Amino acid sequence: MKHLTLTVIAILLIVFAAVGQDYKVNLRWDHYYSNQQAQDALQQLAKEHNHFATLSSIGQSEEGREIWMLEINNPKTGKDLDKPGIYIDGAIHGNEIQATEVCLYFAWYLLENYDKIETIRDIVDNNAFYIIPTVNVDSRGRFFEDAGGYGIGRTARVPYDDDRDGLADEDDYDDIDGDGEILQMRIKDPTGPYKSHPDEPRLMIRRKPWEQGEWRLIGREGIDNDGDGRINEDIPGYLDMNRNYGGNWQPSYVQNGSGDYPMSANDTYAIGQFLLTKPNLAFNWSFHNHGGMILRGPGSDLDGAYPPSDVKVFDYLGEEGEKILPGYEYLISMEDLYTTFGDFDSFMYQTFGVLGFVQELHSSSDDYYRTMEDDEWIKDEDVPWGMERLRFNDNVAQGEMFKDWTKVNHPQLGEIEIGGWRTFTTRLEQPFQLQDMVHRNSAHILFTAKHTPVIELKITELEEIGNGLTRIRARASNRNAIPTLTAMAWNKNLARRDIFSLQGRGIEVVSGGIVLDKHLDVVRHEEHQPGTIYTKLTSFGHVDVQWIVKGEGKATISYQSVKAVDQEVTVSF
Ligand SMILES: [Ca+2]
Ligand SMILES: [Ca+2]
Ligand SMILES: [Ca+2]
Ligand SMILES: [Ca+2]
Ligand SMILES: [Zn+2]
Repeated sequence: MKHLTLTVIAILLIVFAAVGQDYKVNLRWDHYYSNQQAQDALQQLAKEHNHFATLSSIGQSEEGREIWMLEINNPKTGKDLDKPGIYIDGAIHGNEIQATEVCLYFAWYLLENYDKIETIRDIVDNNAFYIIPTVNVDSRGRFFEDAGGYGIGRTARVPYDDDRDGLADEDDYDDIDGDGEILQMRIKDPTGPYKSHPDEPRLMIRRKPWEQGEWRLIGREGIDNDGDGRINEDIPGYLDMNRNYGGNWQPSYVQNGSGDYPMSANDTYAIGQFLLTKPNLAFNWSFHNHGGMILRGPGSDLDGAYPPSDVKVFDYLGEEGEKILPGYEYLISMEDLYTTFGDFDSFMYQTFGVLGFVQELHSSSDDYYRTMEDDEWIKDEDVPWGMERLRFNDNVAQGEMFKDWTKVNHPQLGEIEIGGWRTFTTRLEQPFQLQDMVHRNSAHILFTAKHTPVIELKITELEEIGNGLTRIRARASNRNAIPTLTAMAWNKNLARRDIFSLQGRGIEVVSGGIVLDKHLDVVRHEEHQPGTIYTKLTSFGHVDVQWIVKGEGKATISYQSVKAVDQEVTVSF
């Protein structure tokens, strides 16, 4: 009997395992992936889904780490270059670590659900995806490996002498209390600008001008390594790769951190070279933190205003994103945030004419203790935001986010206190919040993938008009929001134009052109090669063309676009 019971249990366990964990690669979304774990996950995805996923390194970082790119394409529905491409990257700012989780989740979700969800199958079959989960592999890697703190590790690890004393990176942070984190230092000082909050000693608030001070903040943990009287004044890293791209790049006295020249960082150069091989790109995504924002360019007024027809597409996709991501706002970088030069997003638009969003993950409201609806406390000056966050820490995160102030003997400053918000906080979701965040952000990518251009081609008229002549009219339409060529790409000649053509043997194309007004019969005729018409399909738009052909036979009418699947039809007359 006991034996039978065990057998039944064993069978049940197998059944439940099959139902509950029906994935080839079981990845979890309740923790952050270190570089090694992210790399393992990518390798596993590429191995278990090798019919769709290909993992390759597009180059090496400054410190020799591989920059991984996962391509997802179903070869049975065509080569990647024959389909609209979507580029997705994360963590160009190495400390904005959860961007990598969004990219990993997106790849995992597509691959694991291809056989299960019809929408996903369509999206995978109709598009090619290029995913670089971690651009700044060095700094994101070190975020997990080194003693670090939130906000540390934004830039590329290019040695740079910040204080121009002839030495590069000679005064980094130091983990004074040896707890593996670089937290805040404060020192007792009656002239300091802060005092402890009367009800919450962990919290410092600004003293009134007539009050006595209690604390002075003295920065992140560190000592004066080179004896120049300053602490942490020349940390490793300086080059902000999201200011290093070639679109309206500016030197560092205009744009801090831009690097010595455009694309000078290993990672930006590798990505630039990669992008040149993918003319099919129709949309791009970059994930950052923080602020709960869906950003579009322009990044600066050097970019000029974007053409209205492109803005409409941004608006269509961005406003839907606001609904997919409650709390996120669709904004314009330059107007609503700040000016940036040499950022990836503007570069993609200006150099390749490709639309894209910068998604700023995590907003402060994620750490609110009360709900957003109950916003009275925001106006209540006696309850500062830090107080709410501490309650969130105490009663939701169970104290994992804040390290209490502790007395430490600093080798140069004497008695100080170290404490404050810990490494995996402040611009990062708590583990329990990750799954919702990665899914909703992936859903926004999926929405744009549903709107890459899809061409429909049909013959609208076929009429003998005498003298052995036949008039053929055809219409190509784009059923989706993203155009085959943006107005930017068209106006500035940034990509090959679409080719609407008629070809046949034994027939002569007498004339051809775009039908400007079908009721008034207005056609803009091609002067030189009437069989080939260069055009584009706008957002939800169409193009009507007319050809007059002489002779009898067969002709192939085709619509070719570098950013959509080509279509053709054959006619006999
Ligand atoms: Ca220096
Ligand atoms: Ca430095
Ligand atoms: Ca420490
Ligand atoms: Ca120093
Ligand atoms: Zn960023």
